[in-house]
Amino acid sequence: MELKKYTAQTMAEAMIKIKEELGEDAIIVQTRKIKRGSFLGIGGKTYVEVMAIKDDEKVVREEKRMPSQKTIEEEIAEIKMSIKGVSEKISEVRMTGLFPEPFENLRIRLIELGMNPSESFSIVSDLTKKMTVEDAKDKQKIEFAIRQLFDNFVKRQKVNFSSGQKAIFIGPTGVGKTTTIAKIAAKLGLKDKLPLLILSFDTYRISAAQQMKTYADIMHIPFDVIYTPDQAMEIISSTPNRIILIDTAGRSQFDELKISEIETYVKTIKPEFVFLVIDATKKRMDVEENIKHFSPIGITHVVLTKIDETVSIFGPLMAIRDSKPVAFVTNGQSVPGDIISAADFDFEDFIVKEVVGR
Ligand SMILES: Nc1nc2c(ncn2[C@@H]2O[C@H](COP(=O)(O)OP(=O)(O)O)[C@@H](O)[C@H]2O)c(=O)[nH]1
Ligand SMILES: [Mg+2]
Repeated sequence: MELKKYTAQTMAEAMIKIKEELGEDAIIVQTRKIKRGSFLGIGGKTYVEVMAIKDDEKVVREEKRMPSQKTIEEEIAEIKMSIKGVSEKISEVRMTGLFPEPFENLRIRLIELGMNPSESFSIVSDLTKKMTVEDAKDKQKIEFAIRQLFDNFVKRQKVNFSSGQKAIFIGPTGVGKTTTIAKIAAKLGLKDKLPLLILSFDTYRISAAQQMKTYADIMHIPFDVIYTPDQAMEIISSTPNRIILIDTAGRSQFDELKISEIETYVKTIKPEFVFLVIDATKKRMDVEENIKHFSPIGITHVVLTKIDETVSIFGPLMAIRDSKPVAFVTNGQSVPGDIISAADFDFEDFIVKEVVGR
């Protein structure tokens, strides 16, 4: 006899699932209301959780009746035994209900935010060793504990560009490479008055390089479009003292610059910085895919863009955790204002708000 758990938004919905799977004669053993997605009882959705079993006793009874008819008393005794078995099983399920509240809520919340079950289990498990259930119910205490738990979760590194260094920006179309370069160029060129050169590899779409050129023109920074690695080397060696910022532009989202193409450029130019630009509004799996895709190029840093467009950056943070340190965070479309050095960005504050609630 197998005890099964069903979760649904309404009892009616749960019953449909149960009838489908266990048949018309399914026995409902227990129902209860549960809340998911909330923390400390705030927010979240209510679901019904129904424990049910298939009535295979009936089948067994019918088979057994053939050789020797059972008495009603025997049948009742049998049913009693099976109910006892079921209730034992239920208490077993309760016992293994991974953590006491509010830790269990936290575990589920972390999964909702993009952690996988084993990661969230180990994080919450650590937390239960550090604080009591009572303490965990105190909003300030749990916030503090989570902040500590996620301390250094995101690697970050301040980047200082110096004369003659080269930086290339790679990533899918539309993530904010050109805009980010414009922001950095404005700071280095206009504010710090450092000599700059902006290049763009744009083998397909003239308009993509055009956008970079427009920014460069406005800031009076020299700009060139590059069509071959040799041409890039020629330009670079003739301007040894400038900081060189290099943009890359594909034709569209479905027709990016080929990895092998960028790789060839990178091998020739040997830039000190290879920034993988990541859109913070993307899901963890998408970001993981991007990292995998661009890794052969030899990323040195990550730039996290568009954090102003999302309330949740936890997923992307999970994806970049094992990658390279974050150098910059961008938080808007304004050039040059909307960029922050990642070293000055309070990722932990963002994480605490996402995990505990605002
Ligand atoms: N909200 C917001 N938009 C951004 C940010 N960075 C870039 N964008 C916008 O994203 C779009 C694509 O940017 P672009 O620099 O052309 O991306 P690229 O294809 O990677 O060069 C543009 O509309 C930008 O204004 C940011 O930090 N926040
Ligand atoms: Mg661009």
